[in-house]
Amino acid sequence: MSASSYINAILESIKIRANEPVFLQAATEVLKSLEPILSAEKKYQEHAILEQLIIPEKIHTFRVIYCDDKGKANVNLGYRVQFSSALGPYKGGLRFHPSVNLDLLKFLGFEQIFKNSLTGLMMGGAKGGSDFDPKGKSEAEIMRFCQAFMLNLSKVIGATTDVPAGDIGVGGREIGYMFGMYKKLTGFYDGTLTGKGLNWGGSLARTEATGYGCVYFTDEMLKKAKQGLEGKVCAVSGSGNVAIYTIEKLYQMGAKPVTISDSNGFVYDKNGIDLELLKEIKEVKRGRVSDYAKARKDAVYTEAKAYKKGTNGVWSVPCDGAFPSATQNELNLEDIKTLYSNGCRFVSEGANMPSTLEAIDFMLSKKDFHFGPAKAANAGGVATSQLEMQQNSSMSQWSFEEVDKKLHKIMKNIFNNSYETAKEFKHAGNLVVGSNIAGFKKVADAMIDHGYI
Ligand code: NDP
Ligand code: 2IT
Repeated sequence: MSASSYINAILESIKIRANEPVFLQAATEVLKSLEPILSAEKKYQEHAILEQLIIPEKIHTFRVIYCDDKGKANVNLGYRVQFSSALGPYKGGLRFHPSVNLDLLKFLGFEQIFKNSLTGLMMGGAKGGSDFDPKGKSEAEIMRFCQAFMLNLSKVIGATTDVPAGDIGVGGREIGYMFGMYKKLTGFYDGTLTGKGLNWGGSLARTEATGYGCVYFTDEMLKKAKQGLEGKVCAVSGSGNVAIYTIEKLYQMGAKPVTISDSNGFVYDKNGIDLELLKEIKEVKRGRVSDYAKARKDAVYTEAKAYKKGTNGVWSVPCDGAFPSATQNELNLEDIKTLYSNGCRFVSEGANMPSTLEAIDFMLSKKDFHFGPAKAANAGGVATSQLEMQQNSSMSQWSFEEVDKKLHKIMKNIFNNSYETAKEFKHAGNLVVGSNIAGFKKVADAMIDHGYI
């Protein structure tokens, strides 16, 4: 069968098995870009690599019940999707958000396989989480939920088998409660979770890693085109972990980030986002971007319900480059057309799959546009998680500078590997093709080496 017929048959099999639109979207993006390598090397089809890759090795689903502050029972669904262990222990974050379902976690777990492979470090791919909504919950409710979630999760994770971390709705606080419960249940004090606190096994620079890594990647991408970040006006979406440290590193590189957002609206601060105020509101007070706007003269807040239908308001702000750092499908074809006509010439994805397939096609079709896809651009977080695992297994702690230096080197390598691979497969400049093929090749070759298991 030709490579393109093989790819279409596999995508068809996903549609037949289940109605999973976001997983199908993620699979379509990856599989379509693998055509050059699947045409050149028949072994992947002979060994049924795609048939295997689209099915998680294991899916764990469980009931989570916890008691709220009024003494009432609350029930949620918990998951861990262990997608691939070809390159190392399962690795990937946990998301707590009401939209979490199996489709969403399959998309995230699938992406994680190739992202983790690209880092060059030993890690398989996984994702997990719950449809629990942390918004409006008390500290005690968050703690009880995390403990109840870990009661089940602890049975399927371990320092050399599966190492979860944070994602949307799961940060240092939640990792702390989950680690405490894991330790109590198993008796192990080890590197089973990453993103831990600094005085109990965490790595310096893990908090900063995804945002910093995304900006390091962008710097490489722009340097290749003989450009730079200095003086560039940047639109950033989201206001969580990834957005905050993208903004911090953008300032360090001489750029000016002018926006932040959440699910209620966005802020345009033409003088540049006040980073200390943002950290105070989000990391200390756990507030909203509307609180930022209230505290900052000249910052303009627009509510989400005022956005033009079918668009994300944050992308209406004129900028040189955009960093989608909130969630999936937050940047569509209309958004990218608006960005482009307002002068935007690069996008680096801090979030997972923030751009729709149509938006990606638009960006790749423009000769004067630079697109850093999520798997490559946001891999700094998970890469630094693996550096945390290395420190835990040797019972050591490296300095901030040491970890940051390693992170920077990893991001340069990811860029170069993606760039060179795209060139090798006759798609020069297309980092989607480059990163997907480079990530795929390592995983697929390992699967062949391991035999049919
Ligand atoms: P946080 O929970 O810290 O922040 C998430 C931010 O995105 C919040 O501002 C949130 O707003 C916004 N957001 C979430 N869901 C939606 C939605 N449906 N619509 C609009 N806004 C939304 O998460 P992170 O910063 O850790 O994660 C952001 C993205 O980066 C995710 O795609 C994640 O998968 C990805 N990522 C994270 C890594 C990490 O190390 N943390 C590593 C690599 C990728 P609100 O408060 O209103 O929900
Ligand atoms: O999407 C991601 O790469 C993450 N949420 C980080 C995963 C990790 O294991 O650090």
